[in-house]
Amino acid sequence: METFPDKAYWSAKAAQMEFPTQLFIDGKWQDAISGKRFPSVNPATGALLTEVAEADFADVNIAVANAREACEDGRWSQLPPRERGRRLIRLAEIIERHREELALMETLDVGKPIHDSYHIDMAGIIRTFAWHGEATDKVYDEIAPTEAGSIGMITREPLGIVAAVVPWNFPLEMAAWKVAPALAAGNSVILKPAEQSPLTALRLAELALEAGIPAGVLNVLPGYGPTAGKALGLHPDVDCLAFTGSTEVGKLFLQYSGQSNMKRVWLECGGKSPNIIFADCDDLDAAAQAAAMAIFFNQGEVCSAGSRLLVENSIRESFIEKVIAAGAFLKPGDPLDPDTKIGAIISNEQLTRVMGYIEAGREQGARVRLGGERVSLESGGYYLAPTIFDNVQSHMTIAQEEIFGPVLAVLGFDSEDEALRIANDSTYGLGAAVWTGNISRAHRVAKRLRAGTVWINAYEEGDATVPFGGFKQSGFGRDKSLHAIDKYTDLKTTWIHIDPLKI
Ligand code: TXE
Repeated sequence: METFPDKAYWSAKAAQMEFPTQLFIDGKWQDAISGKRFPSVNPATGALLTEVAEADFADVNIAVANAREACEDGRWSQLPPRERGRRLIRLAEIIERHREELALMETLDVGKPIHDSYHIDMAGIIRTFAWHGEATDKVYDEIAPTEAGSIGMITREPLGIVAAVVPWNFPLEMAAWKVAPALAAGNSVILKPAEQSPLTALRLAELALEAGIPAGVLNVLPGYGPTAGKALGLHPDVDCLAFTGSTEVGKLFLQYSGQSNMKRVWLECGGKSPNIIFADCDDLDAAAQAAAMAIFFNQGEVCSAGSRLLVENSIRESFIEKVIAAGAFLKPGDPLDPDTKIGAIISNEQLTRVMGYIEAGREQGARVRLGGERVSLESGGYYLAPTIFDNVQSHMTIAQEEIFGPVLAVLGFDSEDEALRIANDSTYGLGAAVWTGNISRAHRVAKRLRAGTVWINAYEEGDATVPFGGFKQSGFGRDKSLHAIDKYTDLKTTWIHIDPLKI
């Protein structure tokens, strides 16, 4: 079996790591016009990693002008699809070669366990670029079944400039989910990483250039949301805005679009996903393990986290005990230690926010069964114990709002109808899971769940081949699969008149 490097190895590498510090525009490193920089902090220790140039309205204007030039001269959009695909596949290979470096950079920037960055994030990123690269020359246009005297061609064209504004929980993977299909479709891209996690996106831009993605086609602008993010949302020459983040900011992007050029907006805005356990589930031990990982993986900073656990009352107590045992085993620790399963929370601000939800849960009458406290490590940093609340009612804040931390709300139910009523009692609709040995019930419940993804006897299966995105206020538009390529194109109909044969 392949051995994974130990903590000493990663720590030594971390000490030598050089971080990107500038904006990446038109294939070149550049300082911000304002000269401003902002700190990038390691959440595992609270220490400064580096300072990064802070893009603003002026830098967005420059990046958009460069991206537009790239669209106009066709240096990317006019390449044969197969050639675009070849370069995206090469990018996947280059990322694979830099896998250790990128995984470590991600871990240092966001505090997630190195084992996960390496095995989960990087695997997903490599596959996303390779898959979309492979797809470029597998997508066909259409001819409509019109009358004999004409041909109706239905073709897809790139939108032009796609701006991607992404969050900090899976910084490079969320970027890949937008950038890979947008590039596959022939667009130019401006990527704005979250201010908490700018580093791997910048490194990606450099590697993309090495892979043959021409200058100006992928630009990366680290900066804050209300300045750089808003400037992209309002820019009259940005054709599409793809976003993953909070519902609040997703709604702002809809406004920015209406106030500017009606750019296409695609939103993935988180969730409050129900994980439903029926007493007739065949393997309650496996279900309990999965329920714990569904909320505690990546410190609960997962948009599709199983944050509401709905358990049939007849098995509720015994099942909760199993989940508590699984959760208690997951002690937060140094993200550079390969044995660590739970790392640091992204920032002190987010930790305070999550603690506020825990307080609200207590005040509203839910009962803490595990955790509920900050954890202090010698290294400093921002850590929280896996937390489980029982006696939760659906109207409570901790059952309604996305906490985005390792906090599980457990609710009981007595019937299938009641389970569905509680599960669908949410403004969100991203993911949902149902555990049962009854195949009819599994299908019945899956069909009635208002969610973009439903898992049956599983949680968090995913692949580049299937679309991912939400119902309701979890947003609209899908990442991954051919549906993602579609959303970065516009449909064009071209009519061709055929002269009749004159006799
Ligand atoms: O998200 P924001 P935050 C949820 C989660 C979390 C909460 C707050 O519940 O606790 O949001 O996290 C950019 N105009 N999710 O504050 O603010 C910002 O710079 C334009 C769920 O980090 O939505 C970043 O790049 N852009 C989620 C991106 O939006 C703006 C992942 C996300 O930040 C902006 C992250 C503005 N006015 C948080 N304000 C998921 N769906 O996975 C911010 N941004």
